[in-house]
Amino acid sequence: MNRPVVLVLGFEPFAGETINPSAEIAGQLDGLAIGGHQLVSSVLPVSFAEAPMQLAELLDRHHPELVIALGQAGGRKQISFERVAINLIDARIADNTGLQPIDVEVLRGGPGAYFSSLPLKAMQADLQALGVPSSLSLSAGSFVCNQVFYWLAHLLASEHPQARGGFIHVPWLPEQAERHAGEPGMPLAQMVVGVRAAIDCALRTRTDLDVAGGSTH
Ligand code: PCA
Repeated sequence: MNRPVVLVLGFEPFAGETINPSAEIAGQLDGLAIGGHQLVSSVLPVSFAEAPMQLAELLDRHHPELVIALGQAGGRKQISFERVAINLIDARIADNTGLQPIDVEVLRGGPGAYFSSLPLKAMQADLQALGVPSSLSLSAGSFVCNQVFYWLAHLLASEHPQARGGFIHVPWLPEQAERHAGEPGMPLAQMVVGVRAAIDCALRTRTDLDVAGGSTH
């Protein structure tokens, strides 16, 4: 019998970068087995038109039990567990196809927001125990990552109720950060350890920790 699938998604490079750590992490995790599950990775285009369609196809093809979508958030110091996807696109820059939608809904008439269905506080506690810098985040931005996070939550709620999923933003790699004066980076190996631990935690944890995780931003 086939093992249940964990779908791990990354993104192609964008914004003039030649590498995206999210795709590198997804590539390193592809094919691994964690907690009796098979990890299957894929890289999404940074395209408002294409990414949601590819996401829907991947969910239909693999019927995953867990979906971990990863994206690069340059300038962040820590691995960020995203709590909320909002029904808003306001692109600061054009996507990789030249599209730059401003102030439009991800899904016309859809709910204002969806929440991650991952045990984010437990995942963060596990990363902390491993010494991997991490935090909870209340905003996945208003670009393609937020759009994909919103679609993921919407598709899980409407078409794939067996699955849980959410979004994790990761910092720049050190070699990327070098080109942005004073900005933080994180080594790939540390990000891989962190995301692997987060997946392991999500597979083991059905009820999140009942600890405060609120913030002023
Ligand atoms: N980060 C972008 C899109 C692709 C990626 O890796 C974002 O945060 O929206």
